Amino acid sequence: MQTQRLRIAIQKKGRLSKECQDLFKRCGIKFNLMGERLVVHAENMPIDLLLVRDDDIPGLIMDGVVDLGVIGENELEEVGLERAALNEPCEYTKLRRLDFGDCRLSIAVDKDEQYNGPQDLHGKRIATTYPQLVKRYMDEQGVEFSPCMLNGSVEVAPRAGLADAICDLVSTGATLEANGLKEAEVILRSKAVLIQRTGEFGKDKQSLIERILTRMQGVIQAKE
Ligand code: PRT
Ligand code: ZN
Repeated sequence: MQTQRLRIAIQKKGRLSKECQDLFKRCGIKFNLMGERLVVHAENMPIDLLLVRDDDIPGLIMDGVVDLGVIGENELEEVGLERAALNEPCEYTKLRRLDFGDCRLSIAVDKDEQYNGPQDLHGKRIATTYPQLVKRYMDEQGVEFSPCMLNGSVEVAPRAGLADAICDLVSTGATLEANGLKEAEVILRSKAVLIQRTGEFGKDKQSLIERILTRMQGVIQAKE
């Protein structure tokens, strides 16, 4: 069900939410995020903000339910691969990379273990929340491994005896260090990105998107 109002999905609560809200506010969109609402109407433009779990954003775009979304490339690529494998719609347009949400998806091993390269991971069990991205990387390297899917506490899996290695997001490296792990391979460098659904937009929505993009360009340049 499409509406005349531009629908933008952003993370409700988490590492991307504050910077997303600030970005759209600086682009001149006025809104008030009070309470627990899922949809917030902008006060000065025909725009609705949808506040959701970040995991839902790629699917909302790929199913054409919302027009724009902000999401980490790690999540976007993982969901895209998963949907492609299931023959579900997985198309979208990347409008621009943003200046926040920086992290890397890395494989990490016991800090006392000798590590010389991906072949050392042969036959290992790797705990991760990103099974598709890990599989893509390991396939590219021609190295066989066993997955261990965890939606949380990935970094404790080796110590808990659940896995030999992990693949998780890293920013400062403090979490790896606190868990006796060291970064072995970076498999993806990620930032937050603005994405758009594919398909037709009416003339009004299209020009609104262009206006937002022009303002965003100015906002991001002013910060550099
Ligand atoms: O509730 P919801 O599902 O919406 O949120 P979430 O818990 O799934 O995601 P959230 O808010 O934690 O992260 C959202 C996005 O922020 C991620 O998908 C990344 O694109 C980006 N991002 C940037 C990060 C990090 N940096 C990050 N450091 N996401 C997670 N981490 C975690 C990482 O998983 C590990 O536990 O931080 C820890 C490592 O940090 P360092 O600094 O110790 O290395
Ligand atoms: Zn999430």
